[in-house]
Amino acid sequence: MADRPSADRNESMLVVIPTYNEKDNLLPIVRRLHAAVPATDVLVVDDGSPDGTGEIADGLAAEDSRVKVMHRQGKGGLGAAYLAGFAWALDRDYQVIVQMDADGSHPPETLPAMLDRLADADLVIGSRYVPGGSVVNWPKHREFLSRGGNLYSRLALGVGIRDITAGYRVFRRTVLSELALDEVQSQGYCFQIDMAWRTVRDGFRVAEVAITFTERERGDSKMNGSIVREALWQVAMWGVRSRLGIGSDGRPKDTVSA
Ligand SMILES: Nc1nc2c(ncn2[C@@H]2O[C@H](COP(=O)(O)OP(=O)(O)OP(=O)(O)O)[C@@H](O)[C@H]2O)c(=O)[nH]1
Ligand SMILES: [Mg+2]
Repeated sequence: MADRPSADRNESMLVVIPTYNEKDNLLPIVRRLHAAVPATDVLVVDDGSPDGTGEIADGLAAEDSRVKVMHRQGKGGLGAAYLAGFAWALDRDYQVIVQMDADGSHPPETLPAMLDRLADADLVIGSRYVPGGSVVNWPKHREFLSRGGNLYSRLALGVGIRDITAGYRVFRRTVLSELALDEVQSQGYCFQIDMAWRTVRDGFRVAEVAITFTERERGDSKMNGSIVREALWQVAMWGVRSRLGIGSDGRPKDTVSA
């Protein structure tokens, strides 16, 4: 397995961390990440956080060559931030691309185990809902919403992924370079489902590794009702299209356009 990235040999690995008002969370998460996987590069994608997160990221980058910063103008949403980060990675030589929230919910300490699963997968999801996974400090209604969203997506799309809304993921470069990322427009939870669904449909292998997800202790959540409504509607549409054999562009799947 000579080409297998591991926790010790991952010079070509990039962790993309999107930030919006994460001034108290950024330094701790990058520190934990580099303690767990010292050789990885990090790209902070900051959308002009009014709380100065972008400047904190610049300070970090000035002292540590593993840290890079992308500044975007104004809050453009989590999905758009990740897509910009992925495009940046694909312009360079990164072979493994990770997405991780800044708020400490995604434990960097589990990343080596997730990287190990790349031995037999193209996308590895840090999962709350496989045996050994758990959620800490969530109110009951949040867990209910999350578990319900996962059950709904599993049934609507007919995929076996237990935590399809999870935002902690390791991609092989080939997945991101082959998916039509320019077609992805969904945000929030829907972005995660959309990306996983495209990955499965393109025939890539998906694995899940148990994580302990801890609710953010500092800063504010950016979750809201419209993110949930978008996900419910989109997933239903994808499920119906898939069962009718229609591609996401509205054409039957097997037609070849000239
Ligand atoms: N660049 C950028 N980052 C964002 C944006 N919205 C959210 N983020 C970041 O994306 C990550 C996830 O956002 P959260 O607010 O934690 O969303 P969530 O995890 O669904 O919600 P909670 O479970 O309540 O924390 C965090 O690192 C945020 O700072 C955005 O518009 N632009
Ligand atoms: Mg969060």
